[in-house]
Amino acid sequence: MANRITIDPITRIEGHLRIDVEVDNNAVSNAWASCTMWRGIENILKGRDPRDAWLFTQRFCGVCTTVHAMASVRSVEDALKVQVPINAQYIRNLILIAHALHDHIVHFYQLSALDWVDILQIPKADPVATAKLAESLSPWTRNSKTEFKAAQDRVKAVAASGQLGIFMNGYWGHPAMHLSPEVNLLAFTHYVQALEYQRKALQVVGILGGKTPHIQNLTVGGVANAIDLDSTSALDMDKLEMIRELLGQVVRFVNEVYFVDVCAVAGMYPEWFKIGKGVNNYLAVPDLPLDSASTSYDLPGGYIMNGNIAGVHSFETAADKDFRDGVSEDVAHAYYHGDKPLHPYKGVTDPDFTGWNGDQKYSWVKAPRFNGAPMQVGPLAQVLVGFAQGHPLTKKYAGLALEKISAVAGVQATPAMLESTLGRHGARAIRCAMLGELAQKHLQLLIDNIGQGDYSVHNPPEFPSGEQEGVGTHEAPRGTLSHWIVVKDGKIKNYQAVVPSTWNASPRDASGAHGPYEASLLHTPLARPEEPLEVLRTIHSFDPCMACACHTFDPSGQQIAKVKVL
Ligand code: NFE
Ligand code: MG
Repeated sequence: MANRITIDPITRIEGHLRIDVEVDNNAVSNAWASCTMWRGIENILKGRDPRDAWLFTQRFCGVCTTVHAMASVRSVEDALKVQVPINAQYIRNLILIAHALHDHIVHFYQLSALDWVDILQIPKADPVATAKLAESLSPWTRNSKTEFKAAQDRVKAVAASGQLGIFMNGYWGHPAMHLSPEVNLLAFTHYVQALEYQRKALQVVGILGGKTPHIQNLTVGGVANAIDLDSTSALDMDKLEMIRELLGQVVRFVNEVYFVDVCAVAGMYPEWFKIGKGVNNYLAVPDLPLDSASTSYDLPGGYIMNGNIAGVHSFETAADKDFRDGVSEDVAHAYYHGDKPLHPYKGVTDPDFTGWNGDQKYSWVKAPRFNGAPMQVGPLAQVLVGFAQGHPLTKKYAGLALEKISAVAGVQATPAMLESTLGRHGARAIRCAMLGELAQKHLQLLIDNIGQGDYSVHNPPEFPSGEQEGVGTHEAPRGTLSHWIVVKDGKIKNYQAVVPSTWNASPRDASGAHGPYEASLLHTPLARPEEPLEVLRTIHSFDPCMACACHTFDPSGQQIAKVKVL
């Protein structure tokens, strides 16, 4: 008979997620992903000025802080057919990239690495052997035995105190952990260094965005950054050079540490390329526009159905007609009233909390579908879509990653292996390396354009009477994000956000089809079911954010009091 395991809350994520699995013969036979938090902003936007929406929507989340601001202004610009000056595109792109660099680094080290790295093996490591191994993998100058010894001493001191603090409750000594003490020390040392470099990426967001989290520099129609090379209180050459310096340091960390560590750890757990595939429909939108009208992009988009990578469909624009027409949200198993899937322009958010019932309603997350199908979104989707289209930058870093993984694993790694738990980590590292290169490119494009004497940053929007619809998209760190707005006589009539973690954490739909988290857990072997480390590995590989995924709000406030965090 199957045993039920409930993990609530899943930690090292943003927000509140509960996972239930049934385990039969030490393998997962059924799974439920349930968002146990309820909050939100979509409904309070109704009746407001569309130019204010981005300031509200970026409060969906404190992790992907910039992305809901960006998707929001893009949705209004799409509705009003407003183009933004090229300086504004570059500044926006730089903010999005810098934020994503921070986000991916934190995700691997702080949120996921300890699923693979056993902290309590570190006291046994030889720092000299660790330095030798590290030097064979990377030219990173901070891979010295002195740094490794210092990191080891920190772990020894914590272990000796008997108070493990944030490292308490890890599955240390679990049979599915099998890195050598030296590799554990190597990864932990980089865990500590990562804290420094993610902060440098955020400094770029702060310089351009005014502050972080939650930038202040956007407008519908552009950005509010004054450009003046002769004024230290505006965006001048000093600040642009400061950004260049910070990005240089972050990009070096990404290429010489993060990318290398992901490939090495992946090569040491090759069995995890066969686990965690789940939903093999993939969706990504084009992003990082290169012109005012947003007709060409540095990141490609499209979709793949049933793992048919060669049969990829491309999106021409970030708000492609196929995408606009194809999205709907189903609430059959979510705590909302509604009897059929609705397109986001017609989306309704009417709460119906029943308590967890695996056969009926069990999550605050809606079930987004594309042409009726569940879709996996995120760096893996983006890398597969780009690879399938022959996108040169994707091919460059995907090729490099597969080469490094093959060298460590001793077997030839293939793009199809990326469709797995470890593949999601690999794809995130590939995407991060691509973004590092693009950060430097977009900074140069901005400097060159300013050098031509173009200081313009904003085109004022005009609101015609009548009704307009718009969608703003962004390929956020966790995947495809879309904000859908209906404007009527200059005011917001309806607003829906369909968010990356909503796609991935989706519950079943009316037809019973699983969302990506659920599907990826099926058949996962559990070495020790009472310590379900393997479930955490797969769920963490998606980088969940429940704060984003569930942002609905009941204006009467009545249901909120009944919500129980289980
Ligand atoms: Ni709150 Fe987010 C991202 C968005 S949700 S983190 O990336 O949008 O998946
Ligand atoms: Mg929503």
